[in-house]
Amino acid sequence: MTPPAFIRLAVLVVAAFVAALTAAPAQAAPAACVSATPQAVSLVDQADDAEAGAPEVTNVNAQVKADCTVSVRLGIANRTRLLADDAVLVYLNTDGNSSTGAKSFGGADQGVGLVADEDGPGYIALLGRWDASAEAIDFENATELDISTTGGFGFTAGIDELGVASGTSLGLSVAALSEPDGEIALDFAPDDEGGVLALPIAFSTTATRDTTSTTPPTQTPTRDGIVRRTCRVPKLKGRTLAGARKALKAAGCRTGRTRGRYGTDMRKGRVVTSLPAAGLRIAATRPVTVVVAR
Ligand SMILES: [Ca+2]
Ligand SMILES: [Ca+2]
Repeated sequence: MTPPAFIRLAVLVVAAFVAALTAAPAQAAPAACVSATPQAVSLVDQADDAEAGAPEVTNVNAQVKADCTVSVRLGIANRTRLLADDAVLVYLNTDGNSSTGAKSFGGADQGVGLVADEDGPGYIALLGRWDASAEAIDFENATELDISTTGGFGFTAGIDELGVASGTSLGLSVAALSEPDGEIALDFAPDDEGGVLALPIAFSTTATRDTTSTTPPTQTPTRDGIVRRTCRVPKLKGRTLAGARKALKAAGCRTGRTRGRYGTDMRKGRVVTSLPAAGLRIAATRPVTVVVAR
């Protein structure tokens, strides 16, 4: 399968390095998940079926955790770190409908691109929405995801952030590509077109949405007995950077990078937005990027 969308994807992924620095946040869906039912699924892919030069995907592991996050880990046999020409794309069918989104990827409505990052721990993970008119994932308005999990390559995203409804399955499929000499080499998992790895999502909800900035960290015990902390991202818009850091600390969230954005109506030095957006419940280990007006 060599759809022309891949060429655009590769270009967009590279452009995302720059674009993500000034990205506008996607509108957050109402936070709904309070505690999820832990689930895990995995897929084994052949260790010798990648086209020459492509990242060789050998397994895909996905799990829902009780703290309302979804973590995806990938085994890539021929990489200890991603190369500048690599992009690993995880396609996500988040609305439970295989007829919406990218048809070649099981109806994927969103996608996560893993790309090399010389400044960070080797790579970054960007969450973007499928753009039907461009037939590609829009990484220009991407959100950076947490990658602080153990081994291999991967990311963590909130169930609320992905917009997956309870009682549906999150569909996953992977395309790992590299373009070292202008030719795109690929490895897919699953190999069949439109095939997905289905991760059942089930969670309990609250009746109201709490967006106060003083929500204390939540201790979420899981079936494995390990307590994982979560926090709800406080409203930071209009605050000073110092004020935003205090608010994040008070909410039990981790402060991430600070990014600048030009051309906003916000007073210089004040917070324009955060990534992830205010109101979302996320793993407390996940850094919150603060976007400040320049
Ligand atoms: Ca493979
Ligand atoms: Ca879909």
